Order: sequence, then C-alpha cells, then structure tokens
Amino acid sequence: MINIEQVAELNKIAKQMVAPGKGILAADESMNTVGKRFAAINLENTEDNRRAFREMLLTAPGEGRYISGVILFDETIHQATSSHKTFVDALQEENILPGIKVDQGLAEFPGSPSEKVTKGLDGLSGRLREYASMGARFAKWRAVITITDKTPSDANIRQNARDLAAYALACQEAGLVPMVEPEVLLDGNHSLATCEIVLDKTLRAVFEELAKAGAVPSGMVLKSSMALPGKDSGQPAIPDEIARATLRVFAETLPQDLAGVVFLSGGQGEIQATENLNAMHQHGPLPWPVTFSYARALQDSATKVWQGKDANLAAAQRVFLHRAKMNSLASQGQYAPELEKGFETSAGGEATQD
Ligand code: 5MM
Repeated sequence: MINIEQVAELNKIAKQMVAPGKGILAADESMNTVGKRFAAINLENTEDNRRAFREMLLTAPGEGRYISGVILFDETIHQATSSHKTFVDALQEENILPGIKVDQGLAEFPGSPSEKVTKGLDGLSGRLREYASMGARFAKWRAVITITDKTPSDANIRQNARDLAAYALACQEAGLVPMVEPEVLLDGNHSLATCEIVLDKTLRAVFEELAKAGAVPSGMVLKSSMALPGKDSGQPAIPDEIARATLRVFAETLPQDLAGVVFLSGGQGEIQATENLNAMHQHGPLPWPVTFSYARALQDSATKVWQGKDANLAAAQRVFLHRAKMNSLASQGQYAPELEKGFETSAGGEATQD
C-alpha cells in the first residue's frame, strides 16, 4: 500500500509528464531496434554511436519547451554526453523528467505463439529502486496486442493486463509513475471498426486489472495506441474518424481521475501522427490531458538528417525541435499543415517499419 504523501508525489510527477503543450520523447529502443534505425542510415550499431544518437535527441537546445519527459533505455541511463554530463543531469537541467523502460522485451504467449507477453516482472522491484536512485521519475512497460482473424484471444489480453497491473503497482510502490503501454499493433488488414473493438477490450481489461491491483489512476499515465485501420487494410486513415473512434473507447474505459493519456505513433508517418493527435483536440475539452509519447514520429526525419555525423548535429536537432513543436501544437489542437513549410525532409512523412 502506498500512503497519502506517496500518492501526492506520484500525482505531481504524472501532472508534469502531461503538462499543457508538452509531450514525451520515447528514446527507449532496445539494441535490435536501434540497429534497424541505424541500418537505414548505414551506421554501425556500436555503443558510442548509440550514445551519440541519444545525445542528438536529448540535448536539442530548448527542447524542454515541448518535451516534459524522455523514456531512456537501460544503457542510456548509464551514459553521458560528450561533455561528460550524465544524460539524467542533462535532462534535469532542462526541467525534463527522466523515465526508463523497465520491461525486458516480448516472449511468445504459451499456446498462441503469434501473440506475445512481456518479460520483466522477475526482480522488477529491485530494478525500480535502483532506477529511482539514479534519478528516474517514471517507468514504462510495453505489452503488445496482435490483431489477426483469430487474435487477440481473451486470454492474451487478460494476461497482458495482469502483468501491466503488477508492474504499475510495483512502480507506484517504488515512487515511480507507471506509463502503462498496451500497444494494439497497426500490422494487419483489419478495419478501423475492428481496431476500435480491440482497443476497447484491451483498455477495459487493463483498467479492471489496475483497479484490482490497487494502482492509483491519478498517479499513472496511459500510453495508448489510437484506433486506426490496419496498415494493410487499404482503408484510408481519416483523422476525424480516428479521433472519434479513439475517444469513444476512452470515454467508455478510462477512469475519470487518470492523470493523462499519451499516444504512441506505432508506425504512422510523422505528419499523420501529428494530424491525428490534433484531431483528438477538435473534440475537446477532453476529460484528461491527451498528448504524445512518440519515438519514430519524433525521430525519423532528424535521424535521416543526422546520418551519424557531428557536422549534421545542429541541423538534425533543428528538425527534431520542429517535430516536437508541431506535436506540442497538436496536443493543444493548434496544429496546421502550413506550419510544416520550410521543413520538408527526406522522411517525407512516410512511416518507418518497426
Ligand atoms: C522506442 O520503441 C519502443 C519499443 O522499443 P523496442 O521494441 O526496441 O523495445 C516502444 O515501446 C515505444 O516507446 C513506443 O512503442 C512508441 O514508439 P513509436 O515508434 O511507436 O512511437
């Protein structure tokens, strides 16, 4: 059980994570995923290149205007900038909350190998205490839900919901705000309507299990997928329809006192992720703060400009700051496509494959 002072501290951190006009940078790619991002720019996946990549993203001048928190990977929380300042210190100096990915990746779900469960509950409390002592203020755990003709199974949704609840409670007991991420994957040829049903079932189960475990909604943040047509569905992804479907699910499943919702981009293009977030706020005011926690949709163009070269650092950071600003505006319903002028980049708004 957590006491009143602990709840007050969690609430304060959670509010800061979803402060008006700000969102979260997900920079928690594990080794393989960074390898895929680097392969696209012909860069070797070495420890120092990963460090330089994170330095590019985490030290863009003034990014604290748009970014409230950054999700770090275990390696990154132990690393430092080229001027020997730990990344945690560098973030704190910009009033940005350091967060940490605490799941340990995916495993096959027994009996239904196309579905996944998330590893990392063993020894979690000890790891959370250690990250808290290093300056982390929130922690993220990602579960994935797969849509096919036969999935998701109720059993898989339930198992992931239980694991998310166990992790969330352990976080709150350790003084870290849980960022609870049940990602409904974009892969597949399903319709928007099917995704809406799956998102509803998933979030319903997650919040049932969180309540059963005794996790406090005001001290947690939901990291959600949007309801989207599957990427091979051929169905157009219309922002207003996406926003309506997503918000219908939220209205049915989210507790009133949840601290806030942040979206993952999940393979949407950069512009699409911004437009869809903006569309949510055309239906406001929403009952909770709703903002972004993108990885690819904040990083892709900047990474392509950077190319792993110091000479490109300033230009890459300008592109990153531009995307952060566009999403900041979208999180307030103030985005407009004209604002992209002058920032046409090599990514062209195309989605990066996972
Ligand atoms: C950065 O991507 C995270 C998963 O990385 P690994 O698969 O390497 O562990 C992921 O949890 C991320 O935080 C969210 O899914 C959001 O990322 P996108 O790219 O979907 O916005």
